[in-house]
Amino acid sequence: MSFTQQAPAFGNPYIEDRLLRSLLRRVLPKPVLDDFEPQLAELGERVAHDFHPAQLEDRRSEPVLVPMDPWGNRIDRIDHTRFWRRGPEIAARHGLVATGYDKALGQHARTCQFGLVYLFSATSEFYSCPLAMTDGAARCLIDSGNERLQERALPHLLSRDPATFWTSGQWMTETTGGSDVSGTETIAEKDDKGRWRLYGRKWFTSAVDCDMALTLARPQGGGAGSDGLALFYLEPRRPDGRYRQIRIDRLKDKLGTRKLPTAELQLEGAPAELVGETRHGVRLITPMLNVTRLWNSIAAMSLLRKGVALARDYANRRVVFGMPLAEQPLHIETLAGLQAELEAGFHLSFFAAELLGRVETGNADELTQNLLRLITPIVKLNTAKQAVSGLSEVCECFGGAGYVEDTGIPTLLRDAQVLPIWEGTTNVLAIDVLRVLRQVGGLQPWLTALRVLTSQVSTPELVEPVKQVRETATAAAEWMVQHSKSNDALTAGARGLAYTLGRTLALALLARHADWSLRAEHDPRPLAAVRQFARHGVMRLHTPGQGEAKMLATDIFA
Ligand code: MFK
Repeated sequence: MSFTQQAPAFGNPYIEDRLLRSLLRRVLPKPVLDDFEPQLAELGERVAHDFHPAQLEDRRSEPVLVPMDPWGNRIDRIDHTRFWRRGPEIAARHGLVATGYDKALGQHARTCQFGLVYLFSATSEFYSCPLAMTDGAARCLIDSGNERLQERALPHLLSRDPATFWTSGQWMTETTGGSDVSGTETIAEKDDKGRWRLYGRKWFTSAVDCDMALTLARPQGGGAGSDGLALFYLEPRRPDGRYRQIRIDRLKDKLGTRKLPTAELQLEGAPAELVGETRHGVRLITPMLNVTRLWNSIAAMSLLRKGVALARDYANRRVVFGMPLAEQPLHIETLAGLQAELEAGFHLSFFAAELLGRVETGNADELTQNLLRLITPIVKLNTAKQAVSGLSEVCECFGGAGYVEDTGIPTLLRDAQVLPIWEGTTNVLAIDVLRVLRQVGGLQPWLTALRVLTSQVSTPELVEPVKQVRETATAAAEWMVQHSKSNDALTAGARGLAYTLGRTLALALLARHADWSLRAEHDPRPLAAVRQFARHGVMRLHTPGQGEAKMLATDIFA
């Protein structure tokens, strides 16, 4: 019998995750952790021993759009994968959305919720996408102040009972654009009963068979551009499941997230209700964007964590050149680099979750609110890129097996590639960072956060990383002064700025956690992560050479 390689094992992602467990011990009051921990362990158990093997076994199946019944009646039914059919039960029973709004958890509700999401997302066949929308819709309706819609939808969106649980869609992107929605062509007209009806084409509608959706449309006679758009609420389906004046054209043929049915659809007079006024719809939907961007960050770290965990396990099983990979210096260095990036992105994401919890429960001053607004796009764009580059490396850790579909490894990379695109591309978010800097009067919230975090670090081994944080903070402030004179220079350098702000904050967060870990738990591993991440570098600022960049980008010599 010839040699066969042992497959990597995937254990309970809560029990085996040092990062989440140690963060929760630092952040949560002990009674809250003691009370909540069984929920994390239970979900982790299902993820490892039920969801993961079930998904590997059902790897090839994909959702199918059935446009008509055998007799030619339009039905537009989506036949989901086996796991997706279990989605509502899993989401409701484990409180994947409801936990974020659990008043008993106070300002820790978001930390607890995103702990669950971190365990679930990478092994959810991207069912986490409609859950992100559902969470965003709940936030949007609460912030809108529309009491009728709150009473109608919130008990469902936040339900822990699968029988009453609803998911929400967010239908924003049209053929004219997903980043720039000012060209939105969907029209809202009142019918003869005074009811709003929507006409138009939505181009990327994920989880199209949701129970409700929030969408942008232009009330007839309203203004042009994005300010003339209004936010509408609709319940797309009748109680028998058939769509209300909505036709699904097709499902997207995507690079990844293939279990997630993303559809193109036509609104053919679908009844809808205004959420707010007949304009300023973009402003009204932004709470949803901010919540889903945080889900995106946690999803990125969940995927990367799963990849690193599998690669680490495999390194112990795979013997080459006479030694397990886990004992080979260059492989050790590679895994350490991945782990350090994971720890950095993890602390960034959970810091944003912690701030969101404080802001939503009224436990945050204006500076903290501004910090959350500033770092949400920064965290999203940094973690998405970390996931893509990290998971590319993870594939390589398996050699040829990492390029073979039935190991389940390539899916991680293909799925990760949606993260820098979905909910705002890297460039759109980098420009959003500039918008926030203008609104909040510059880098002050970020500089203050760095000062507060580094002031909590006193371990001598952390002097150098703290110095690196402070020097980069000074350089970023100087860069802003130098480049603020030219809007083009500022915009062309916005990515470098956003990376630098994110990575420097990550280094400060890692240092603060390493300091605590050494003192409270005598654990040197977070210190090792700080040093490794610091060696990767945090400075990404540059002075764009506009003339040369244009010559290269256009390949024209003028
Ligand atoms: C897993 C699923 C896989 C499926 C495949 C997916 C493939 C991709 C499909 C997609 O298309 S996803 C694309 C999703 N699109 C986005 O995430 C939107 C990206 N674009 C932006 O974020 C733009 O910045 C935005 C649309 C918000 C800008 O719109 P405008 O029309 O230029 O509006 P403007 O004037 O900049 O902002 C309007 C108001 O909102 C302003 O406030 P005021 O009216 O009070 O002045 C802004 O300050 C405010 N605002 C903008 N962004 C905000 C915000 N407020 C809070 N938070 C924000 N993030």
